[in-house]
Order: sequence, then C-alpha cells, then structure tokens
Amino acid sequence: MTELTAPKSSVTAAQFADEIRNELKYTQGVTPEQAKPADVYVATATAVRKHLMDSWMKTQQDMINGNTKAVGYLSAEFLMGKQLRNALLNSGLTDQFYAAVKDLGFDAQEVIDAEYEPGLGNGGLGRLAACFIDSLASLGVPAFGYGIQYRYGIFRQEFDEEGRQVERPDYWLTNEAPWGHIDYARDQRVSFGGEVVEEDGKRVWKPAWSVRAIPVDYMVPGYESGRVNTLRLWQARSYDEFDLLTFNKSEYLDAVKPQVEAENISKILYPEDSTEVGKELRLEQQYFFASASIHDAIRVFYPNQDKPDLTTFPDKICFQLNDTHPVIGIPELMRILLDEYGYDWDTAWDITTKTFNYTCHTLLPEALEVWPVALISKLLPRHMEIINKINDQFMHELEQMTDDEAKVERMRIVTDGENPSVRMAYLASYAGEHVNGVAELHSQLLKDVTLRDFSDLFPKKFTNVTNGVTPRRFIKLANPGLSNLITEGLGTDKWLEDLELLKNLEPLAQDDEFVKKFAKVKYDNKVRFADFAKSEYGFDLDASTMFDTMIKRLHEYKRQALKVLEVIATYADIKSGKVKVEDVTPRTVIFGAKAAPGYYLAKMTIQLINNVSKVINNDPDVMGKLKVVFPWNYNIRVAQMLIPATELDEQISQAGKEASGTSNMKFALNGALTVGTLDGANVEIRERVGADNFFLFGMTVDEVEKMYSDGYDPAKYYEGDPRLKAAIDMVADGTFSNGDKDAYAPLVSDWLTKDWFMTLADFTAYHDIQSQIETLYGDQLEWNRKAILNVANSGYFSSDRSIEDYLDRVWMTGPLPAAKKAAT
Ligand code: NBX
Repeated sequence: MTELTAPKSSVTAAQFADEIRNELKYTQGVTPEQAKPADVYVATATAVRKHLMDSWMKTQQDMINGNTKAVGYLSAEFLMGKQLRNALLNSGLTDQFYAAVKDLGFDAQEVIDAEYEPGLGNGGLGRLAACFIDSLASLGVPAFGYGIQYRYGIFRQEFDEEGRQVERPDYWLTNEAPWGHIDYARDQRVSFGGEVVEEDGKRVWKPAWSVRAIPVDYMVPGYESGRVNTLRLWQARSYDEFDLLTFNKSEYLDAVKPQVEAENISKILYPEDSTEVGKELRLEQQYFFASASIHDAIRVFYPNQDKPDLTTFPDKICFQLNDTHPVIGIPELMRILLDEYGYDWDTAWDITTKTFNYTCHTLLPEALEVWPVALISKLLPRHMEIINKINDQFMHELEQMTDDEAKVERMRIVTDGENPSVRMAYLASYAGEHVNGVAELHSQLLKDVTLRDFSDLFPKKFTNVTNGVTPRRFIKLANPGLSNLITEGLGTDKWLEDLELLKNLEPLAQDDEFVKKFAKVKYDNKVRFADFAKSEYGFDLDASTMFDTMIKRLHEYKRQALKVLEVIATYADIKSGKVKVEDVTPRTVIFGAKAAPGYYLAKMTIQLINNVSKVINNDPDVMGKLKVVFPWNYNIRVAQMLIPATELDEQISQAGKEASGTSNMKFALNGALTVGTLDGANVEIRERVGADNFFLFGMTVDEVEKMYSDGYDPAKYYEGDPRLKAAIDMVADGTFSNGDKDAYAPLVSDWLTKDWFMTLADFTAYHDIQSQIETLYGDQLEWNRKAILNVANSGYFSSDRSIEDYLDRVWMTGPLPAAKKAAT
C-alpha cells in the first residue's frame, strides 16, 4: 500500500535505517539478520521516540515557563489504538520508515502488525479521549492526558460453538511496549482507609494503607505542530515496607489491606459501558488516578517549592473530568488544599471550583454514578467529611436561592434515607465551573431533563461541545485511497489540519469522473476489507455487495435487535417467495460489538446474531444476496479497516438515548451514507450533509416521550406488521437454535412485553427506509454523489474543532506560542 507523503522530517530513509540498525544493536541486542519483525518494531518505536524527545522536552519547558494555562484531561480510559503509524505520520517519518524497513529486508506490514493494540477503554468515551489528546497536541495546546495503565485492557472477545460471547483476558503487555516510559522517580503516594482524628483543632486523616502510583509516560506528538504532549498513565505498585505505623485500633486487621493487593488497583479495566456496578475496586481506581494526577500537576507547575502559592493553580491548569469517573478528584483537591497546604475552606473552594469542568456522556439514569456513603467513608473517610460539608454548603446556598423545598431536596449531592449515597454527577455539576454534553441534542436534554434543576439555577455553567474525531487516524491512516483523492481534489493536503476545507469537494460531487474515482476508492477498500476478513476470520465476502455495517457496544438502547430483526424479515421474505430473489439488493451485513460480561440480554443478542448468520450464510436460497458476518473482537484496528469499506452506516438508537456517537462521524467522513434516527450527533450530521443525503427514520424524542406517557404496548406492533411478526416468530420457533424454542425466550419475551427502547415501534419505518436505500443503491452514480457530499460536509466533526470549542467555551486557554519543529 502506498502512503501519501507525510510532512517531511529532514531525516533521510538511509539515516533512518541506520537509526533502526542502531536500536536493533544497542537496545535489542540483535543483528539485522537475527532480528524478527517484532525487534524491528521495537527498534523503530525507540528511534521515533528519540526524534520526538527534543520537542517533548521543549513543550514541557514552554508550558511550565510560559503563561498559557494547560489542560489536564482526566479520564479513566484512553483507547489509543496502535501507535506506530500514527507516531510516524505525526513526526513526518512515514516515507522514511517504509524505505528503511525495505532496505533492512523486512515487510513493513509485518513490522506494523507486531504491535499489540492497547485496549485501555470500553468504547466511545475512551476513544474520544484519545482523539482529544491528538488534537490538543496538533493545535499546540499544552496538555496532559491523565489515566490508568491497566494491565488488562478490555477483554478479548471470542465466540464459542453456540455463538456465545466468551471473554478472554487481554494481556497486552506480554511483549515489549516501547511507547511507554516508566518514570520511577516521579511516583506519588496514594492512601486509603483508616480514620480521621482531631489534632490541635484540625481534622487529620490517618490512612491505613497506601499504594505507590508510578507514571508511565507516552509521548503524544501533534500533527505538524512541533508540539509533543504527555499521556501519563498511572501504574499501581506496592510499597515494600508496611506503612501501618499510625495504627492503634482494634479493627486494625480488618482495616488494613495487605500491601500485596495494592497492585490490583491498576490490574483491570472494568468492561462496563453504561451500567454501573458500584464496586469498591473501581472507586479505588478512580481515586488512585485522580489523586496521583492532581499531586503530579502541583509537582509539575510548582517545582521544588515547599510552600507554593496554590491560589494561582487555576491559572496553571484546568482539569476536564471525562464523565464522573474522576469526580472524586474534587474532594481530593479540597483535601490537598485544606490538609496538606493549610488553606481555609473558602480559599480552597474558590481554587477548586475554578479548576474543574465536567463532561457528561450519557442520558441513561442508571449510568450516572452513585457511590454509597458507607463505601466512601470506609475507603476515603476524610473525603466523605469534605463531601458532606460541600453538600451542607450547597443546601444552604440553595435555600437562599429558592423557596422550592422539593427542588432543594431533589438536588442533594448526598442523598438522605436508609442507604445514603453520593451522586457524582451532582457533585461535579455544583463544583465544576462548566458542564457540557457531547452533542447539541444531548446538551439540550441534559438541561431540560437529566440536570434540569442545576441548569435552572446555574444556567451559565451549561454548554455544549459536540464531539469530533481525529482525521489523522481515521482518514489519513485508515483510508489512504480516499486521502489521496481528497488531496488531489483539493490540490492540497492542508485539510488534515483544517478539516472544514473538505467543503471545497462539494462541486466535485457533480463531476462524474471524480465520482467514479471515488467509487473506485470505496470498492478497493471493500476488497481490502474482504481480504482482511478472509485472513483474519475466514469469512468469504463479496465486494460487489452493499457493505452495511453496525459497530458499537452491544446495548439495548442502540438497538442491534432492530437491525437483526430486519435481516431476519428480509430472509423470511425471500424464503416465503414474497420477495423475488432477483429483486433483492445483495448485501453484506457486518456487526461488531462487545457486550458487558454481566449484561444478559446483550449477550443473548450477540448469540442470536451469530446464529442468524450461520443459518442465512448456509442457505442456498439466499446465497449471493444476503450475508451476515460478525467479526469478533471489534477494536480500533478492525475499525480502521471496516469504516473505509462501509457504504451504509447504521445509527439506529432510540431517539434521546445516544449522547452523541462518534463512529457516525467517522463513517460520514469516509463516505458512507447513514441510516439513522434523530439522536445524538446524527441530528447535526444530517443538518450539515443535508436531509437528502441522510436516511432518516423513526420516532423523535418527543414522540418517544409521548409514547412512554401514553403507555407503550409492543405486542400491538408485533400484531400490526406481518414482517415483524414473521421475524420474531422465527426467533421463537427455533429456526436459529436448531429447533430449541427456549433458546431466545427471554429476548422474545422482552420484545413482546416490555421493549423499553421501542424497537418494535420503529420497525416498520426502518423497513420502509431500507427500501429507499435499496432503490438509491441501484443508481451507483447518485449514491456516490451523496457519499461525496457526506465527506465534503463533515469537516465540522474533526476533534480539532471540538478542542477549539472547549478552548473557547470551557477552558479559556489556547496554544503555546508556535513551536519551531525541533530538528530531527
Ligand atoms: O461516549 C459514549 C456515549 O455512549 C456516546 O454516545 C458518545 O459519543 C461517547 C463519547 O462522548 N459513552 C461511553 O462510551 N461510555 C463508556 O464507555 C463507559 C465506560 C465505563 C463506564 C460507563 C460508561 N462505567
């Protein structure tokens, strides 16, 4: 595959080959003849890091010495994807790499494949964090990403004989991981448990146990910016000594956690998405990285100062809370200021409330984190005192602001009653300077529904920042064919830094020659994916069929069930002769999804899709017309292959449930057409690409709300649409379970009696729009024109734009003075 010329480093291919040889010798201890692709990978990564070193150090110096406020992006997840090609691209060494590796006698793809993908995130939220740190560096904004270096990332998904999801541990650190640098000298102590005692009129926390937080630093090179930021992921290690000196209580043995367990804190990423578990270890993780990161920021910005003036802290850095996971950082900063630095409450509160901002990523009430007071008291007793005091202060303020007692009661951060708990979203909404949702509709619903009381009382806090994706990884690296065509069409590759330039492609949608070239790129990407799917999964895909893709976490609200029921109904139509096989547009339906291990119905849906796939793919009656595949273990690498190959993108969640979505942006930018509901960022995508170039269907938020309040009866829809009835009956009668009628009974029963996300109510509209899709697909020139218009009008969805919006609306800061690219 040819790579487009990257911004050039002055290093020649021959020099780069020498550098790789050098690393092979001095870090790997092998000759080029002995080396394996994995050695060349490590040697290359090491060489690239050295190229970035000067820029990295300069960026840190400028940040500390300058007057530009930095951003600390606190996130429990950073779903980075593989680093090598991205680092080469951003450091301008892509061409040199391909030439050098060839010169050394290696296959570049094998070297790239030697990198194990770090899966340190669940889905959209974690990937967004990765896109944001790429954009921060590319814009030259001084920033840290702060998170956890989990030993095990998101589980590796397999399917068993019966099509069920099986979770396997993802031990991503089995081999050398050259991108992370462990910095033992900049460790932090993080303490837990114990008690709070009164000493000289002061509250003093006597923790029971501590862990050592050790930073692992990853360089985050900006594209063409000359800036290299830091992603600092904390690893938990035990201290050798037992620091239990302060103990005098009888519960000593209970309260003291053996130090050997300390390392569990960073052992595993919780594989949850939108269902809260409330596990103690998870709270430990959250506090662990929040505490270490805040202390680290103080260390960085006030080097060698015993008594720094922390009233200037909000001028040095602001922390963005990526959902509620790091919200425990709020009472932690209060504690640091009060107990470690001796500030009075009001000063500490003033500093804290100027430092934090909160992004909410959900609309599902069950996904808003709530921690039992009992648990926080046990693990972080001093923090619980501080949270109680914040709550008291808040209640007092509220009483001054409103006479509505019910409202004051509703807004409690610490709930009353038998099992009191702390609502982390409320704590963040009160203490945070700004609160934002992740798409227009989502931010509006936060204001109108989820956080309404807060937005009524503090309207200025609330804002929107629509999500975005990095065009470097998701167009340039993922889709070299389209990248070349865009550059050819625009006559420049500046679009990689200013994605709104894509707008200038619009006239080319009317140029048949260009449209044909575009169609060819898409076709080649389909062939590329088919080859990949063959070698990786053993699938036989036909690139002349429509590639229709649904990739996202498996969740009821996302409604994978709607897609699979439509597939089954189409299958039934063909089988029964209702639809002539020659009238069917040949389609390959591709699913990618992981389900949380404890999410019963989601896992059953995976099993159903797999077995529908087995039946349909082996039925000669539909051969060549309909195929369903479910590549297991969907991850960033698969996304980078599949998104460019997709023609139809499914974004079919129930309106009012998907906060934003970000794959919808990646698809539009890669020239897929979307079939979607008016949900999340779909609304804005449709506005921009034009209603004619987007397949809209289904109920709106208002219609959904009305239906909930009128009373929803899914059985009515089952009875009312014969295709839907036929599809559900097939699931119930054992067609997809070797005659076992009970296999999917819980799913069928849920559809017919509950169907909380109204899949059945939207089914008929979904089918109707699919018919329109088939008609348009018959006219390839028209289809591809619309696809080009999607690309041309999606420039807004660059994460660079999202970051600009955060700078203007939330962080009130900007780039460092332009860096000269450090000599490479
Ligand atoms: O965040 C996702 C939303 O569902 C998407 O609509 C949105 O586009 C994306 C970025 O804003 N949320 C998400 O991915 N959540 C999680 O992964 C998650 C992880 C752990 C957890 C709860 C949610 N405990």
